[in-house]
Amino acid sequence: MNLEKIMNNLEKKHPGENEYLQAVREVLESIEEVYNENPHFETANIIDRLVEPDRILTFKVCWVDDSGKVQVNLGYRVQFNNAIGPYKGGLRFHPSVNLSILKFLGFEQIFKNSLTTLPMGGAKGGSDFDPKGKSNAEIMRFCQSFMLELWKLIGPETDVPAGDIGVGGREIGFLYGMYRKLARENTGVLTGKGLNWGGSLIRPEATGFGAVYFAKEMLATKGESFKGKVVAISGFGNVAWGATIKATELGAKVVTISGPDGYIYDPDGISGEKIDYLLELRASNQDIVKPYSYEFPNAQFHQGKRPWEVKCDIALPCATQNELGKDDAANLIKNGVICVAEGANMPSTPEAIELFLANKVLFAPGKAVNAGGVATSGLEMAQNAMKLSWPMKEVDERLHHIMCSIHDACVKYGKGSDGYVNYVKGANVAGFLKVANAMLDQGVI
Ligand code: NDP
Ligand code: 2IT
Repeated sequence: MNLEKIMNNLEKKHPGENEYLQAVREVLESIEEVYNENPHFETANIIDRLVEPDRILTFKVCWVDDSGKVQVNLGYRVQFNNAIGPYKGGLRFHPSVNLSILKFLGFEQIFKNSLTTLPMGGAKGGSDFDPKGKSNAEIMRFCQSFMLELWKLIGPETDVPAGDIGVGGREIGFLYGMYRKLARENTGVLTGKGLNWGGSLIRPEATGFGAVYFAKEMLATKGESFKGKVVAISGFGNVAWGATIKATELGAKVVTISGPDGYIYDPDGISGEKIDYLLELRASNQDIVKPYSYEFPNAQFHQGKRPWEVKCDIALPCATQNELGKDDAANLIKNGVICVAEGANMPSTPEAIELFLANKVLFAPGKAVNAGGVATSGLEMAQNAMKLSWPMKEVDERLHHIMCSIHDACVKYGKGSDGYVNYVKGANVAGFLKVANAMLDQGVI
């Protein structure tokens, strides 16, 4: 593999798509060795076939706001690779959404879904629509208009979208309602559905719970656990919420959460009624965590800052991409962090990752750590196909088992001769091999 040549070509073809190029480079660097060991991969030109999506649908979404004004947004679905199963991946509604971000997320999703042990291909979609400050009726009209285009491309055996930033249970409901009307059928075409209409228990908690199950396995390799540890978490969305609950349940103290306005440091720990308060804050569709410090006066709000300056044993970045840079990594290391597990997709910059690895910190990438979300989506699809609902305990046990399998796969392919596990390499190699071998088996299509 001539990595620099591949990257130069991609940069020329897709100038300025920085997040996408960053995600591709990370995977190629990790798999270079196993790729070169198997000449069949090169003969079948697997890399060129993997780094470009199968197809991208771009569409216009027109909707009417509460004042009667017509609004126009852009909608996308990037179907990346379906060698091992139907396209699968979330929808993101955020003003920052563009093709580079959706292509990076769709590309990552191929390897993440491969790691889950379930048959799911990789995809991502979304819109530059900003849900912030919108009424319920506006959200509904937007979702309906979005689905009017998307429904042609998706189906329970074709492509199964789900939530991501800005898309939770409410949005999935409005999207599903419109799909059902257009397709004239009730099928498991979206995951993250409500419990009364095909959803799975544990899916809302799954990404955060899974992230903590994975970090628990990482800690165990060093004879450590969550008990008595101080945890710094960023974000206060779906993933941060689940991770906060599970880390607390395992005996840790979560001392930070964050929003785009800054972060909260609560030395007493964020649990119980404080989490309920955070849920209320989120439901208000506001963009802020500051009010937490009025409600719980022992907590401090740090305007415009990130939580990585706080002394902690475990860091779980759960907000968004590139939210933890080189200086943040240096701060965490200086303060004695032992484990960094990515709940978000690609939250650490390449320079930050390099520093963690060089200092032999336990560090694992989002595609392994946060795979519990899409894995439980896969379990929702299985239940829908059987027209059954599993009890909470069964779904949670399956999720736990899957996270342990992903950890095993990372150790298998990532453990070096000195015993240090490079989870970035392990996750990328394990995820890649399954997909690449499936592509070899199925010929050039
Ligand atoms: P949510 O929309 O529920 O929450 C995201 C939260 O992070 C929001 O509160 C958002 O605030 C905040 N946020 C966004 N940008 C920043 C920033 N720059 N600094 C601090 N906070 C910020 O999304 P999720 O919890 O679902 O997603 C979080 C991450 O996890 C994303 O990277 C997503 O791709 C990933 N993920 C999600 C899965 C899922 O099942 N939901 C599964 C696997 C990964 P605001 O909107 O106000 O900007
Ligand atoms: O990034 C992700 O894995 C998700 N947003 C969840 C995708 C899914 O299909 O459940």
